[in-house]
Amino acid sequence: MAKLFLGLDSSTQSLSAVLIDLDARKVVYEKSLNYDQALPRYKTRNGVLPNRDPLVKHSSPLLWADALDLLFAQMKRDKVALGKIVAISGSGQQHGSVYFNEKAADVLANLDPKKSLVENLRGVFTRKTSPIWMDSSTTADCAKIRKQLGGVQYTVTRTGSDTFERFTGPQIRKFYRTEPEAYTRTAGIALVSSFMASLLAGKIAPIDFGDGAGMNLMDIRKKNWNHDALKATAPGLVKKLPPLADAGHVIGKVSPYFAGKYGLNPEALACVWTGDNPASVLGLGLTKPGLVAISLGTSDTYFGTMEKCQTDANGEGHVFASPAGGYLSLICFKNGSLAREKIREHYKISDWKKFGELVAATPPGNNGAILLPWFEAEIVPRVNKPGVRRFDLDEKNAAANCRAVFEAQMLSMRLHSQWMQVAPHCIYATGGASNNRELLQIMADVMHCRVLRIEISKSAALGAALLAAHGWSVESGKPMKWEKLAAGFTAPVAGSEILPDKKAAKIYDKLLEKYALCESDALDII
Ligand code: XUL
Repeated sequence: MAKLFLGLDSSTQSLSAVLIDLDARKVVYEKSLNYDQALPRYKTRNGVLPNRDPLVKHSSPLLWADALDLLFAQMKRDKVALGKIVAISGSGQQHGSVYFNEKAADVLANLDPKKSLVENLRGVFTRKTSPIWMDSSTTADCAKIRKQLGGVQYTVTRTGSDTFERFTGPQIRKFYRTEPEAYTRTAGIALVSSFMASLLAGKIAPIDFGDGAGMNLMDIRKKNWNHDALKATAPGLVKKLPPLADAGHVIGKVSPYFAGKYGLNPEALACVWTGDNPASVLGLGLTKPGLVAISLGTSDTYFGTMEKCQTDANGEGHVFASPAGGYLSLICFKNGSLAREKIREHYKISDWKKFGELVAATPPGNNGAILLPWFEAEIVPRVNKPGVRRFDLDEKNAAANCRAVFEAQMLSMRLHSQWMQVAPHCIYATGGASNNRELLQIMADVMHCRVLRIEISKSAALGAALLAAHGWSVESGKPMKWEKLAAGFTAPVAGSEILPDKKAAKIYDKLLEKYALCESDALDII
């Protein structure tokens, strides 16, 4: 009988499912449910509840639970063989948090299939809404925690990242500070990932090491709660946090709620969930150290895999535990396709093909021209006052500016990923701009590394399905190796390989020095 594994991804705007047949190495079903469209009564916009304060970004845990019911109902309608699912895992938008009172454990253990999840869960929360990763209202809390921990260095070395507004610790601190009574009544705090896993398992689920690293509360090396960080955040926190565990670890059988209501096999296993980025690492096949993915999206993201835990002394990058073992580094550059589009619009270039042709018409290294494309405030390096700057670059030269924007983005990635101390040996490029060969050639040359394109739209949900398969294999006493598990699901696009050009790579080594000087010069002025 086919062994099916279900991966769910509870993301900012939607809940997605990817079902895999492990033996056939095939994705057999995929579905996405958009919150705004499917559940308009929550009045979210792009998955976020309206708020007068532009810094506050919350969503609703009931919305996420409701979406889970809807998605299972949809799968049943689509005649998905729910009875053949062996194990379920998932991933959630990182950093978001859910606050339970003392009734929650009991309610979860006795979910009534005659009611909806929402009806079952009424009265179990001490905080009606959940702050999510887009929230940036905790600057004061970040500063306090960082200071109490002894500064950026200590915070980064211990927790894997500097304090960031969206990270869960600062969010918990704000809750304690602004609603102390509700904080005191809180018996348990979950992440989006562990909240969703708790529904499926019918008990409070552990937080995994990957998503736990996005809280400023976990010791990144020892992989346990860091008591200094907990103390700097809020009183009595240790009693409110669940245990930490490996992503994919089997929590138990799925709650009878799902078996009774939707026909899941009552023996199916509910596994620990992780964050969407750690799950994407699996979904993109980054199962060995030295493999890197660069996602060229709205913002550009550099994901690296590391065997040893290196942290970023500048406090710009993040380190999470990778579900495939070792660590995952993540750096997020805000001016990604946003900056490329601004250049394209500014020079009235009709399409990306033309943009690529203009890039190809200019030489690698652009004769020493440098553009700093900080159209928006930048995360890496930290730039609070945006501004575009040109060095030895003629603003009137459209082709040179097209090359300059992408060269700068790649040089910045190389410069700001050096703290990882792992030279990539293969880069998987994904996201909108990755089908532009001219741009990928620059990537290969700047990074001195071969580049392959990978096209996986639901990489987090796929990674979650692989996690479920891994959890099941461990539970059955025959743990599967990640590489073997992911094989066939995560292959790069055939014929997409681009090799670095030795001559161009040398030019970029020199240009990197100049780029670094221009960057520090501009940062001094800003
Ligand atoms: C990572 C982060 C985002 C969310 C998106 O630190 O905040 O990538 O995980 O869901």
